[in-house]
Amino acid sequence: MLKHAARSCAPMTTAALVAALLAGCASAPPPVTDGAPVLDCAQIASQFSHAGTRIASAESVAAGAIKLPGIAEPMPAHCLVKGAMHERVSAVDGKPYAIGFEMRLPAAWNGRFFYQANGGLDGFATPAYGDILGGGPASNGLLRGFAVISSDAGHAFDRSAPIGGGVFGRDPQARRDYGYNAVAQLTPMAKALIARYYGKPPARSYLVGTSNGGRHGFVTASRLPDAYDGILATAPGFNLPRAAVAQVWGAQQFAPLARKDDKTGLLDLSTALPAAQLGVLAQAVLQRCDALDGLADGWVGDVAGCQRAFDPERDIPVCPPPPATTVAACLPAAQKAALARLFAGPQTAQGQPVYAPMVWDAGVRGRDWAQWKLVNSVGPRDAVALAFVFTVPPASPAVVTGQGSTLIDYALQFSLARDLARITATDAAFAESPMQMMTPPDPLMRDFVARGGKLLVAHGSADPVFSALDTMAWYERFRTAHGAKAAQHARLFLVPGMNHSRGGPAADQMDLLSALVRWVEQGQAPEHVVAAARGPGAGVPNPELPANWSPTRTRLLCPHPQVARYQGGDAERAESFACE
Ligand SMILES: [Ca+2]
Repeated sequence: MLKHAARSCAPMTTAALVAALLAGCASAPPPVTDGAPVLDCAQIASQFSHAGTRIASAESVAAGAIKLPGIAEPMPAHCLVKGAMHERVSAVDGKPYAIGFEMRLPAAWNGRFFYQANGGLDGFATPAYGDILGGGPASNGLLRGFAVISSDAGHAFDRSAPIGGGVFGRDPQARRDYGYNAVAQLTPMAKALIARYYGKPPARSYLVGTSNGGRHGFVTASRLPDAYDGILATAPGFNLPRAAVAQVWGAQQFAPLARKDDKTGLLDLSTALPAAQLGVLAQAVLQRCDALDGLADGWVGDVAGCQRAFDPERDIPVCPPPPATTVAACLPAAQKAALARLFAGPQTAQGQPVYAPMVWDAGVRGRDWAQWKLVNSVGPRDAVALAFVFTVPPASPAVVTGQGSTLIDYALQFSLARDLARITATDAAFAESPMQMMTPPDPLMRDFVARGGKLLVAHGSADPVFSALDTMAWYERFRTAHGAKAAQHARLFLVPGMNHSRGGPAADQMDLLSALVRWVEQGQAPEHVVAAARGPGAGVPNPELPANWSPTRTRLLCPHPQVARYQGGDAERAESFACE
């Protein structure tokens, strides 16, 4: 591999290129230089053409016209382009489909392309500001001069459908677009549009996403290894169908403990495990694990060590059976048992895990944790995705039209014995299984490694949706496969306490984009990342920050399997820790 010695190779004529090839500059990337438009914004509609692409509008946005929460500087002058690729009418549901997109092209361009991979079930071309991820980002890609694209990944959110976002999955092409094809179609189109607008193609390309966007990152590294120099994936849902099964199965563990809502008559899972009981669990984890990193500070820095140390049977105090006086610092036996099952995760009849276990972490008291595990786990975000996007054949729409059945019924009746095979099934309509469409064909990303790509991964240890243990297990496989080269191409940073993509009792504000750019362009692999808490006074405060933390606490995040250990000094500062 050429590494970065080749950076000195200059832009070349054909003759120079041949000489450079002989001299070992074959894969020398072009230098990154700033650029400016060579077209008027409004000309894009008439001056740019690309197969299957319609430009719907192109209009200038003045500097200062857009101001975003938590970001001090207003957005710079840019050209906003909206369009669609591969417009069609579905033979399945008769509705119009397309890969809708928007691009924001700054007047002062930094020479780079930023693919903003969005989250959830997609369905929205959210504004292409180039989100940097984590909690309360203080900047974004557009502000830093990247040309940014955002898309709906091949379907528009269907507001007419009773449960909205998942029904597109009954259309095989829409499912394929969501799984991997939207990125494959949009990437060359966006690069070509950038080349037309600025008179030169992007010198470097980055893909950034969290959750389902992190899944897009993993899938892209595997399927389009040459398309991106750097990929930033946080909370990567690279096993999304399996995670959805685990979510629904988890809800089944709590359903017998829940009451029905008086008004709707539907089961209210939040009654099965009140927030105070999650606080008891968080306290039990802290008691066992907080000091493993050398400092009792309400933050479990040694995530892996905690999984070895924490024994739910031993460490979670059980309340005496009724009618004993209520004890605050304990869990009823039934809740404790359900939690232990939930964390261990579902298994097949043959004893194979369906998905990774969940992480014992103090962040389980985060609101997001309860939302995912106990409220929305039978709501649209998981049951509807499983019903319509992650199974073959998809469920009948009758599941969600309220005709004697509900999504909660679907979730509670999902049977591992009967239904698990549907996430790997194919049929006449769906030639690829849900797992094939949604997950990276090569999780070891061998081609991406061979071409010198950089994959920066971060994951909250208290993510209730995608288990950080799944990501840690992936990274161990990656390390085993690539040996010493592994850390030159992929690094994983756990974010202790952080819930899904942000929030929880955590220092969750960090600039991973700058770390990735330095890695790609200067060869400086991130040896650590400093994350900041968002206390009162922050641009976007985190209301879940413990009251006894400094509002400006910083913490050192380390590349897995290293752990940030306290070295002495100011307990509120990252400088007092070292990666070991
Ligand atoms: Ca600690």
